[in-house]
Amino acid sequence: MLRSPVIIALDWDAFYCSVEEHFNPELKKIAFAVKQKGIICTCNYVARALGVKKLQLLVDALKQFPDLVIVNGEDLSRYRDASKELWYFARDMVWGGKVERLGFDELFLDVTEMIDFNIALLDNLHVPRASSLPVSSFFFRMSKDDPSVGFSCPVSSVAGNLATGSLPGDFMGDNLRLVLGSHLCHYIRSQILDLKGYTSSGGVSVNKTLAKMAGASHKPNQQTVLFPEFAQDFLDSYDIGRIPWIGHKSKATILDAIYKKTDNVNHTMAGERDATVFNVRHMANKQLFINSLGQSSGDKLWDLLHGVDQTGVQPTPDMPTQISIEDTFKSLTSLIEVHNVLRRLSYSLLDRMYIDLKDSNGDWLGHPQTARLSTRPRSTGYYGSRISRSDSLPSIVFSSSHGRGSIVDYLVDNCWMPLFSKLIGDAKIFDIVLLNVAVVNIEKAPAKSSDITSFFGKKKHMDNKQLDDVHREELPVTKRVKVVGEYVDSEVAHFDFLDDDDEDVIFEEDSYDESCVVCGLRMMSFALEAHMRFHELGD
Ligand code: DGT
Ligand code: MG
Repeated sequence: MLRSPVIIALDWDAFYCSVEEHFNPELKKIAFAVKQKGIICTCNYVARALGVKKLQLLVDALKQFPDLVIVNGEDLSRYRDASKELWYFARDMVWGGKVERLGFDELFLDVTEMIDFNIALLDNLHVPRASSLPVSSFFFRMSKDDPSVGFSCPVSSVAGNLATGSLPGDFMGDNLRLVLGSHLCHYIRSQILDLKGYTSSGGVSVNKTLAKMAGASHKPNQQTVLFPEFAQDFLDSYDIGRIPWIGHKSKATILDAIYKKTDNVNHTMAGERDATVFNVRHMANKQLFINSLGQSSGDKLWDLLHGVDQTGVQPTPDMPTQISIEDTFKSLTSLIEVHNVLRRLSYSLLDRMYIDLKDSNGDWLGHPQTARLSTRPRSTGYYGSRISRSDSLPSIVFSSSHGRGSIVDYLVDNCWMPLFSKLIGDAKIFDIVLLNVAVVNIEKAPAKSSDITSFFGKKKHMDNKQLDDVHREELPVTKRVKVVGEYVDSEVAHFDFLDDDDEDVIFEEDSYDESCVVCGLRMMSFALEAHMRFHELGD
């Protein structure tokens, strides 16, 4: 018989706040929030109890809660480091390292193999397992080789909450596997709390989507099991927009298709469209999803509404596939401004590369081959398409004999600015709202990583200095500006950054913060929509 996987989803509670509390335990007792660019990106649960909301505008929150303590969270390095540390720690407990990382604060653990092994042990004990039987204690083994490593748990009760409040009819087959999964989830969360000091919310079910949604149903510092027989009931009351991976555009497309089809008959109120999973399932069918979203996405999203998610846990590699840093603006119109922003972004990019691509000895684990610059013209709006240009990445970024400042100078003058010239082409006037610098195409470093010259010697490396000159010459005279300036840190480059009253939420994340529901590929969230279009065209 085909057995369902057992998946655990973990989400760190008030993550940025927990990291801040880790460094400053005094914060635990007071209501505080972490801000980024005029937005409260998160707040601790003490603040939430008072009514402070995640993603509230800072000005609004302070108007309402003048005593709220604000911590600046613009520097992501501590959150990134903590995220990595927790990921490695959890991964060490899961056989085969089957752990997928989503953004900074979510993990999916495929613990199927561990459950199978322990179920076999349980079967050998010939313990009768009807739900009515008294609790029997079972030693769950965390190691195949060492029978003393593990923990004791009851096999006839569930650890944590039940997603729909009901127990399944029996504790056999997949149900028993999830019962054991709930105890394993509890053990892993306790280890993380005891040894690392972080609380988390956990979900246990048969796939990633159900586990993630179960976990989100009881927070903070709790866990929830969703048995397959209750999955549809559980999902039906949700708005389809709350199903992970269904974005606002897909939701709007689905609702447009449904309500066009039914000629607006089922509106409960003028203009209001019932977007619950229950309603959508009953008013639509798979064909309508496919017609409006394309074959693959239509298929997948329809399945999701029925609790079916075939995308397995894709273990996240140690090294990211790309690293990118970006910033958004109301309007950026001069080369001097662009130059300054690129300097600032380059510092952050280098920091990220040092954190993510170097080992603890300072040796490079991987070498990005390509530099990519992206922007978004103001004319296309904040959510419009990006345009990008790439070039080979100057090998000076790997140099240990140059300081950060001179590497940044070199990068900006010989790589980013020439790419920017290519991006704007002949335009005499430009007006952009976003700049993103990225290093992509990361190759694993050769075993002896110190010999960078020989590594790059084999590759055709473009002479960026020459390129720079060529592109400067191509620029209109007014834009041939050679900017020389000292880096003074991120406070310097303020050009109409989004005002507090702007609702654009900037969420700079790891390079693989989203997974495609069709092929499971990880990518940055901004790439997801284009990627979905790629599937649709392919179909
Ligand atoms: P939780 O999970 O409800 O207990 O609270 P958090 O704070 O862990 O929230 P979560 O899991 O949605 O996000 C993890 C961290 O990512 C959070 O601490 C701050 C950051 N974050 C999440 N969403 C946004 C966003 O829209 N903008 C910005 N700037 N940061 C965000
Ligand atoms: Mg969280």
